[in-house]
Amino acid sequence: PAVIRREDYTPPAWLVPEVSLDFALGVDGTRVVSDLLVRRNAPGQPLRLSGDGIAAREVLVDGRPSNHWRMEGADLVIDLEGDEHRVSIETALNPAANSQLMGLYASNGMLCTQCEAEGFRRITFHPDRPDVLSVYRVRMAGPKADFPILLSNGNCVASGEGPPNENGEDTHWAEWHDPWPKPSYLFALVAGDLVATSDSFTTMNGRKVDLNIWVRPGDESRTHHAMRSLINSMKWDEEAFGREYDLDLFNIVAVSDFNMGAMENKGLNVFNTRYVLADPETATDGDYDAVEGVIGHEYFHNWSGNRITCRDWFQLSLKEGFTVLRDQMFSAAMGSEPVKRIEDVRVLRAAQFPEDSGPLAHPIRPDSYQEISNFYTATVYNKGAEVIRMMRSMANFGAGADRFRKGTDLYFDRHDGEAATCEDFVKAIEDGAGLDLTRFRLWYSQAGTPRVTARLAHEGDVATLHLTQEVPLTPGQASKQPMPIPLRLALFDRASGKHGGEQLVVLDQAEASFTFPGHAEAPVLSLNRGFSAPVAIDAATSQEDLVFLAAHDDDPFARYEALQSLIVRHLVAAAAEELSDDERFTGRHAIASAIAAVLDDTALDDLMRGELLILPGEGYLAEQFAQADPTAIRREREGLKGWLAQALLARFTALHDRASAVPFSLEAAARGARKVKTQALVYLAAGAPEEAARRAAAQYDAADNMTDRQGALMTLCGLDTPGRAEKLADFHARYAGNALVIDKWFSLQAGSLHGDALAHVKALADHPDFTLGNPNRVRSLYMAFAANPAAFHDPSGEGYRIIADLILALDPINAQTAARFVPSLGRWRRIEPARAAMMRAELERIAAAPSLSRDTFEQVTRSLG
Ligand code: DPP
Ligand code: ZN
Repeated sequence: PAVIRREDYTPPAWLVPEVSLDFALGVDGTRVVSDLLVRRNAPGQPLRLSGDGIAAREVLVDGRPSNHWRMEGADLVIDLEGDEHRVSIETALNPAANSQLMGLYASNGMLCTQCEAEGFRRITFHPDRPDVLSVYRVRMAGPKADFPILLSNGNCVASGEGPPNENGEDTHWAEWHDPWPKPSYLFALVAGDLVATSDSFTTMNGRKVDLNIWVRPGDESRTHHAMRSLINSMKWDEEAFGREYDLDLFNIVAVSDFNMGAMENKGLNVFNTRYVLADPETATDGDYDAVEGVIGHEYFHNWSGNRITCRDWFQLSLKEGFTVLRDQMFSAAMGSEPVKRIEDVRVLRAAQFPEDSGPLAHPIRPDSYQEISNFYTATVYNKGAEVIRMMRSMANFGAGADRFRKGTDLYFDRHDGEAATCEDFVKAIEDGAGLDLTRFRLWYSQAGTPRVTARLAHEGDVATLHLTQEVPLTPGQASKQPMPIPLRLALFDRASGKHGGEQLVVLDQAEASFTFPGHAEAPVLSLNRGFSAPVAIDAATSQEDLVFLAAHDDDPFARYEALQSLIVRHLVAAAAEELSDDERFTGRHAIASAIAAVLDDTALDDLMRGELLILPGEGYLAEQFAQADPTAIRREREGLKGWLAQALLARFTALHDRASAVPFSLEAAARGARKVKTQALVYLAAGAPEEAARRAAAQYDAADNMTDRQGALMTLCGLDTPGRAEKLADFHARYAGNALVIDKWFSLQAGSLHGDALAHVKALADHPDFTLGNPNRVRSLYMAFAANPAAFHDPSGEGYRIIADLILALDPINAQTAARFVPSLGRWRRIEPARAAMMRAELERIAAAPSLSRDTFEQVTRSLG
């Protein structure tokens, strides 16, 4: 397959100011007539329109059948004489046969579209590149009984009854008009039997916007949280970024077969059901947060993505990195800012750090790709957000004003209506916020997580901080330059437990020293507070100082980080078998006293307490090794957890009792109680399994909400207890027919700490509820399994074979989803040699398969390369 390079960008030869689409809808046969107004943008070029799996039934130029067109591969090429023409093309689609879920497809009898990034070319021939913006008119007609609701972007301008069709069915039609020019990836159409929950929002300038959330009949009662989140998003974007909605209508549709989380189509967001539907009976507190975050994310795209879109797909982080930052800020504003920050960093470390240190490492603005779907990554999204967050910190730290906002105001103002680049964004922030980001731009071009070492020296009354940085080499980037790294820090006085004010230093060289006078005694260093830079820090902080910071740091993230560092350091040494008995003992005791302090600290709210109690994840621990042994990591992590449970048994049972007495509500205090309730079970399961089994079964039985029920079932899933099978059966029967909850039933088993998790996964693959046809279901079983290191990395290599078999079976059905499983095998270089060889062998087996999709081919070859 061809490699597309960022440096090869050229402006479109033809623009398409207007698109009219006419759909004759049917689940297994839809006819599309596309009418394009095309305008020459460069001399001498034919009109080249992309297609994918479609054929032109007829081509008209200026209303007359044309012979001046040909197919070149999948492209339809037309020689045109003049500078402006109307081109009309008819295509025929079979939505029911579209298992890739790109383009127009059927889901439970309803028709919907997904066009980002290159799905529009599966509907009709079009330049299908984000820098070609058009005003769309859409007409659709079809049988009323099958498709009572007909939706597209913008506003419905006309609708009516049509004549009966050839089957004698009543038909109807609707016409939609979207006044805002948009790229083809933002086109959407939905037709089906849907019901709406409706509300409205009046914008800051008095525009009344009708809001609808469309779901399948029966799901209406689970849309209220999504609606509240939408209204909160609209209000927040006005206040935080000055952004007002720009149509009279905003529709959201929930679809159960969806490759991604959701899609920001102009005025018609299409969502995976899992990010819309929520009620206490079926959704956890985590699910509630995810709905709020994704609703916000897609809504915020209306400005950061739709009004200003991307020039080309290499600029994806322009909209995604910025929009992730915006959704993170929104969620922080709706809930707890420090807890949200810790969660975001945990996701970054679990998903992005491994990407950055593996064969698929790429800059947030990639330089090349074969299949753009493979670049919807944690790097582009989450690291992209961190990079913009750093600009925000540098603009705002100590400024006493929101200078970052001046930058974003300028960006929105300067580029509204354009297809922009990451460089445009940086320049606008630079100009608007008054920053010099010359060297900072390296964050857009260099991959790899920088490693910062910090050493604090003390002499007289001066503390000197010596910092060095190293950006690791990554595939295709053989040399790296130092990047500006903004680090928030504080120096604590040991005696008072206080510091004299937070400071920001920017390390923009390979090494630098910073001096801090006024410290009679050597202070304790709190570095990278708030995770101000997405880097790995080696500060060689003593165990004693980590315990001090875990108890005293007034930056909640830094406090969390100190506790994590204490535990990471211990577990890494333990898993590497570098600890003497004595060191193991003192290490565990230091951790126990820090955890005890967290359990006893009455000033902490339970949401934060719950964060602090989460032990560093196995994946993040594995990242600390050049070649990790997943079995040793599991053994030591569970060993520590069990030891802590026994050492602090009374505290954990008391915590579980206290939290269990808090009645259900969606308020923070009650949510916090639910979080620590399950945390207590997690510890008890490792150290007092019988006590845990008894409490978990009771929690399950008493549960009046999914958070408690899932937490209890998760605990039972990891244990050998009769309650395990009993509650699993109860859960399955209780929620039969609720796909999102049955997904949980699969995930809990596939992700469990149970020693037989691998065998359970094999059995679940044959369960009647399992299907390769639904991405949520596939992910619920196999993503949970691939993220369960002890099971996936079973020494037999069977876990690798299971995932490779899945990739091969799924690739022809849904390539995009199949390719997402490759990175778990692609980590082979960072796993101990015996397993690494088996992982590599499975990748080679996949690579040797005939007719792989471009998606999977690219990921597998990069992983082997
Ligand atoms: N653009 C979608 C999002 O919101 C994903 N394709 O991230
Ligand atoms: Zn997005």
